[in-house]
Amino acid sequence: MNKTGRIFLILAAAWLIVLPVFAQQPPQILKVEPPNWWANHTINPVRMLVRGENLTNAQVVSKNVSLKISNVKINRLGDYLFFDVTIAKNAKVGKYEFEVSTDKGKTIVPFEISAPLDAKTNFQSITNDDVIYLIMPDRFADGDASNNKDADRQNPRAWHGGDFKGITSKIPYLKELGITAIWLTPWHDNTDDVTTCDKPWCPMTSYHGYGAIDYYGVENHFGTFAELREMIETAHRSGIKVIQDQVANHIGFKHPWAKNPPLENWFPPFKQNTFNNSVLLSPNASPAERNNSLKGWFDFSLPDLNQEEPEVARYEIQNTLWWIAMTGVGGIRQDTIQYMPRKFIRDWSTAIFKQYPKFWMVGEVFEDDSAHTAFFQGGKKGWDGIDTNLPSVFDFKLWRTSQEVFTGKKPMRALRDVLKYDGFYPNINNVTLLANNHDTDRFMSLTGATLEGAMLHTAFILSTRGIPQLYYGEEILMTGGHDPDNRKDFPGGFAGDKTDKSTKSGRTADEQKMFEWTQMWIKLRRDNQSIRTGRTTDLFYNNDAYIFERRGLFERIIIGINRSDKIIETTFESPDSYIKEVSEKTNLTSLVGNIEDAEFENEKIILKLPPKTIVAYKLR
Ligand SMILES: [Ca+2]
Ligand SMILES: [Ca+2]
Ligand SMILES: [Ca+2]
Repeated sequence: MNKTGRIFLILAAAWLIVLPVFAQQPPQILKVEPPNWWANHTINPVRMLVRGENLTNAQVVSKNVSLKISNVKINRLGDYLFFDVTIAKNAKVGKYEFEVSTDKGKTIVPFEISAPLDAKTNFQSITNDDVIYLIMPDRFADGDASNNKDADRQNPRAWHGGDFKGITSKIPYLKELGITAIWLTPWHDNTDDVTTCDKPWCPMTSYHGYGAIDYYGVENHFGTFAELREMIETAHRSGIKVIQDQVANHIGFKHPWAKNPPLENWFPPFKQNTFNNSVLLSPNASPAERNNSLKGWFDFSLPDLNQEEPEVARYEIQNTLWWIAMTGVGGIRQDTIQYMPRKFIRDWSTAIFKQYPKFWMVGEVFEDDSAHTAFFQGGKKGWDGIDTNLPSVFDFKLWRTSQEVFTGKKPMRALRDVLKYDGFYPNINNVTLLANNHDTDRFMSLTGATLEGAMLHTAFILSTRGIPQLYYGEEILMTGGHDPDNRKDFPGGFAGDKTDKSTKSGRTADEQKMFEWTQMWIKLRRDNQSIRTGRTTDLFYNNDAYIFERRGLFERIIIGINRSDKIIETTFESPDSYIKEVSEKTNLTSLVGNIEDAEFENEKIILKLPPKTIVAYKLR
């Protein structure tokens, strides 16, 4: 016998001694996902994923006739158990049990059938009528010091203590501003551990929420599940919908799956995402290149999940439906959606619509390219034969261009040159147009930023097509460069803050001007259907001015922007013969600006645009 043979024999003998010790242990249950479900749900049977120990050869039995078990599957190591639960139509709300047994013993999997939330006050989908406001829960308001574990407001990458109770206390402020929906960055439970490394961004924490360790858990720093529901119900009572941020593409590295995945193919083969995103759009990309972006991990610390494994896809689709049913949210923002297979996006969207036919989801496709983002919006099949069914995507191209235009880096006509691609989108009015977000520098910290520029940028975002999305604090001119500087605490939300910018007395004159301006343009949009869902017609554009019409069913609104410090007087043809009616000036009103600055004669419009402002004229 050679050396290898002897080692093999010793190992085999050792295994024979150790194996019976393990096999003698009774089964144990550590985690049950989902912990509950609903009778008469479109997902029936529901697929269970149970993490435990000593589950090899386990039998699973339902102890109640209303719930039936089938398709039991146990992974190779005997620490994960999958099975279907078929729920009878008349299954009663309450607690249930499944018995898991091996020849070494038995244990119980707890389960529950829940009562559905009231559909009249919950699941109110986001529409073109909404204005969204993005909040980072850790950075907005601290309503409960008892959950501030290891909070350190001096460290921009530490937890700061913001929470659900804090947001609840600021609902009156949000209502005063006029927004109708809040999007919160993820509230999935993330690790409380501090990450250390030799990079400049360490030590860091998961205050941002993008590395889930429990897809069915709420972040303890933000509060309890009951406090989340209280926040959502308070928002709903004020006419404010809530959007949940979900991250199906990847998990945090402290998630139990990272060390011990339920199946061998739970993660795609480890390879760092190349972020060569154009291969996700191009029909000509080589499969190898596409796989590097689609199947590579988002980051070493954020393992991607393999949605091509049906158990992963099933788990994630159920998880989304569970959160909607449990919380009553009106929309979902799906993170880094382009790094998941388009077939999965389609199946995910389709399953949501089956249960909530009018639901709304927006996908983050962070690209400066209209054709690329449009490819991911649902409503039309792509070259791959897939219609993602996804209602909305963010318009990063128009956002960036607006920032560049209103900080003087590009001519005004650049806005029109982005909008000319609107036809690429299957549903342009359902595109989400961000004014800014938590991954980008705040407007007031951009080179060339001025108060007037910020005002024009905000007004443009709120008057053009799409669903506008604002970022917390821009309405009070908060500054901040690269992440995490752009995620500073909202002044006044935290104990010991010198001023409270959510009250008029806490704001400077400029901050108050910006607040009232934002408020006014939100109201203008809310009051006029043509701005929310009308058609855009370009009327005039040059280096410093852009004039366009938003035409709805009941009114037409002409919007004119002049970014220069001189009056711009321009005469242009009307888009059609309606100018004849207007020339009588009967039904013309000014929404913003002086009525005397607009003249109509001989089927022509003469507009005097005052410097550094935006005007709006309405024709009924
Ligand atoms: Ca707190
Ligand atoms: Ca946590
Ligand atoms: Ca992926």
